[in-house]
Order: sequence, then structure tokens, then C-alpha cells
Amino acid sequence: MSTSSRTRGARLAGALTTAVAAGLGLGLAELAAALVQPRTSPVSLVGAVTIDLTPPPVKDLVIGLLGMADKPFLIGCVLAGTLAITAVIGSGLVRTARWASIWIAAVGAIAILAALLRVAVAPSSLVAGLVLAAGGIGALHLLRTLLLRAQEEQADPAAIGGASRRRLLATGAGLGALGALAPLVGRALRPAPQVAPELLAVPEPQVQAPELPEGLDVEGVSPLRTPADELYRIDTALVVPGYDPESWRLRIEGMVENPYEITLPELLAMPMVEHDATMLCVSNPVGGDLIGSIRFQGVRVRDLLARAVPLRGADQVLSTSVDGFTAGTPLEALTDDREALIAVAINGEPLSPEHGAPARLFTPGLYGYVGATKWLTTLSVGTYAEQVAYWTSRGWSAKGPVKTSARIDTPRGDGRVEPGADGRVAVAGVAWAVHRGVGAVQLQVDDGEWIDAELSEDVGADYWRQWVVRLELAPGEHLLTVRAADASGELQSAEVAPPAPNGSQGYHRISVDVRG
Ligand SMILES: Nc1nc2c(c(=O)[nH]1)N[C@H]1C(S)=C(S)[C@@H](COP(=O)(O)O)O[C@H]1N2
Ligand SMILES: [Mo]
Repeated sequence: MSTSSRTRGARLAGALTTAVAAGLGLGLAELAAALVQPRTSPVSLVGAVTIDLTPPPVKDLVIGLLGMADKPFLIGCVLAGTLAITAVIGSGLVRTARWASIWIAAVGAIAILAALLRVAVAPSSLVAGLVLAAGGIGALHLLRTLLLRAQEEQADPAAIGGASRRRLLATGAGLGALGALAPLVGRALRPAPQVAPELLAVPEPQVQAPELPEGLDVEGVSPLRTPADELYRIDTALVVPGYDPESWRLRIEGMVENPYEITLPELLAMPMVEHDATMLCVSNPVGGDLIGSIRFQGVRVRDLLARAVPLRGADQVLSTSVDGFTAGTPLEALTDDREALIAVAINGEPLSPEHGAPARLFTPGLYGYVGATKWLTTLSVGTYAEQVAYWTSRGWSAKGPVKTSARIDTPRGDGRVEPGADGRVAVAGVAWAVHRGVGAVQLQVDDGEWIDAELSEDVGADYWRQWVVRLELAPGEHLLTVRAADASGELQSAEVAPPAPNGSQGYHRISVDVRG
């Protein structure tokens, strides 16, 4: 064997060995985190820090391309990146174990630092990182001893059988499998958040929403109400926060005469209202599906704020989530006559963990990042000048009123269209101008006249409306363009804009191929 191919072999063996050792440390750390405090999972924490450091246009692109697969993608990137660095550093392992050990210790230290900063300054924040470093470095030294022995054996012409080599391979494979299995075991053993059943029951609302109308009977149009399990999900949390119903508190503080906190039973005992509203994400591209229309139930924010008595000069309420996310809502939007709620239920069911259990903010007319904090813990009355919310500090607008927009739901797919039995094509979708109300929707075929759409019954200014236009279309290719006007008659802007910094705009347009 030539010297250069021998060094190449040694480098490869070092890289693989180090990767297996680091993988084992990481796997054991994930297991330890799951048992001690799920939010200290090193992979999730590094992912969360990555989300925070990702520039808004890139985050936008990823959400646009991958939708809700953005989190698995992120975790894959974090793992691949860590593995790549590990392999490069590990290629020198045969010469010395020093650099690979330092690297694994550094990964453990980063995990500890992230847990201390983002989860809690508590002993539980040390566990995963220590397990990572100890397990990884321990495995590294064991495997390196076996590797050096196998190399000696290979260099010794008198040795026979390759027993050391087999021991190395078997140990490496065993530790690798252990590293891969440990997180799965952790996931299976992770204690479910403890929730007392009586706290999950949603009390009867004092103000009931009227029954929802039928909606349009058109195949392929979004249902008038979005089922809770089909509602989009957007947040920066890689691990959905649990909560302890006994110790959960909502604090109302800051520029108020009377700061106070209330428990979950106290919140649930307050008068509640039901309210039908459309919620959407500022990252929703034109024609996108980061939007849903649901029945919220909760306590009016203005009632809670009135008890605290906001001081003069305050213009923002900074709401904080248990995971550190913040939103800055205009004080006015939380105290005027709109139904801004601390919501505890969606569509008559208690909030699911993904959508913010046990309580979240919802503010009609504002994008989610300014008015819909999930896993709510604090409302801090203050000013935009002094407190900067999570996405605002990353370049998004401080205030996010929802823009008027319309979307074509059907036809969709490959654009091929068969006219129905009556020879016509039903073009339909939804339109929203949240808190202003939808006044009209119009459809244009190619560059023809704008045609008024039929609208579903009005559910209120905060709710989207379905629309439909039934058309005779000549066979061949056509462009269909839709636009909406709010209740005051103001048309949505035709000027195209990306989601950042304050919401996408422009008309939704699709091309169809009508069969003859
Ligand atoms: N705690 C927390 N709340 C949050 C977010 C978040 O990242 N963390 N994202 C906001 C954004 S950007 C949107 S669009 C809505 C989405 O709510 P949903 O996931 O229930 O649909 O939640 C908002 N509330
Ligand atoms: Mo959002």
C-alpha cells in the first residue's frame, strides 16, 4: 500500500470514527434532554438559534418553498453541518485525539450555553451538554484505541485474521446504532405535559357567535370554516412548549397603574366571547395557504387591560411567549371595539399544543406576528420606542395590518379544466380584508372586462368570504386574475410586493388549459 493511500485511509477512518463518537454523544444528549427538560434538546436549540439568526428573506424563501416542512429541513441542515465539521476535524484523529475531543467538548458547551440562555438558568440546562461531551469523548477514546490497534495489526505482517479490525467495526456499528436509537427512545419516554382534565373543559361563552352560514357549494373552494387540524402552523418553536396548569400565570405589567397576574382557573372563570375571524401569516405569498378562518373563544383583552389601567403615553403591548417569542401589538387595537382575545379555544375545542395551549393572543386585522402570540405568559404595556418585538428586530414592520387580497382555489393543480355539465367552468376561492370586510371580488379572463363574483354570506368584517364566477371559456389557454375590494370599496393594490417587510401584495393569477 502506498504511503499516500495509507494516509488517506487513516484520515477517512478518523473522520468516520469521530462522526460515530459525536453522533453517539448527541444521541445520548437528546435522550437525556427528553427525560430532564425537552426544551434543552441540543439539536432543537441550535435550530432555534439558527432560526433567530436567519435573515428574514431567507426564512421567507424557506417557508415559501417548504411550508410546514421547514422544521425537518432546518434540523437536517443543523445535523448535516455539524457532521461535516466533525468529519473534517476528525480526519486528524489517528495523529492526535486532541482536536476532535476539543470539538466535541465545544459542541457540548454550546448546547449548555444555549439552554442556559434560552430555556432556564437551572441545573437541568447542564445535563444534555454534559452527557454530549462525556458520551462523545468517551466513545472517541475507546474507538481510537481500537482504531490504532487495528492499524498496528494491518502493518504487522506476522499478524493474522484481522481480529482487531473486526472489533473496531463491531464496536463502531454498535455505538452508531445506539446513537441513532437513543433519541427515539427519548421521544417515546418523554413525559407528556400534565394537564388536569377539568382545566381543559372550555366554559360556555357569554357572548355566542351566530351560527355560521352554509357557504358556497362549489367543489374545490376552501370551506368557510377551517378545521382546527388543518389550520396552518407557523412559529419559531422546535419543541412545542408544555405547561403546568397549576403554576401557569398570565401577568399584566409594564406601564400600568395596577400590575397583576391571574391563574388559569381565574382566566377561565372570566366572561368569554366567541368570535369568527380569519388569521394569516405575513409570510403568506400571493395565492398561498398560510391562512385560516376559525371560531375563537376567549376573554376580551380590553377587559384584562382595563383592570390594569394603562398609563398615558403607552402605545404598545408586548406579549411574551413561554419560549421567549414576543409580539408588539398596538395598544389601540387591543382596547378599541374589536374582539381582541386571550383565546383558549378554537372551533369549540381547547387550544391544541401546536396552536398555543393553554392561552394565546388573537387580534383581528393584524398579521400573526404582531397580534397572535401563542403559549402566552405576559402582556407588558409600554412603547414601540422602548420595546422591540421578535420579528421587528429582524427587519419586519413594527405594525402589521392585514392587506386586502383574494385567492383562486379552483381550478388548481395542473391547470387542465373540463367544463361542467352546463358547459361552464366554476372559478372560485376566498378573499379577505380582515377587520375592514370584503366588499367585492372580481375576476378577469385574459385581458377582458372585470366580472363581479358571487360572494358567500357575510360572516363579519373579520372573516373571509368565498367567491365564485361561473364562466363559459373557449377551449385553449387562458389567464385568470382575481382581485378584491374592501367594504369601503378600496381595491387591493396591483403592485407586486414580497412578504417582507409587511405582507405580500399583487393580484393572484393562474393559467388554465380548457379542454374542447
Ligand atoms: N410563541 C409564538 N407565538 C407565535 C409565533 C411564534 O413563533 N411563537 N408566530 C406567530 C406567527 S408569525 C403566526 S402567523 C401565528 C400562527 O399561528 P398558528 O400557528 O396557530 O396558525 O402565530 C404567531 N404566534
Ligand atoms: Mo406569521
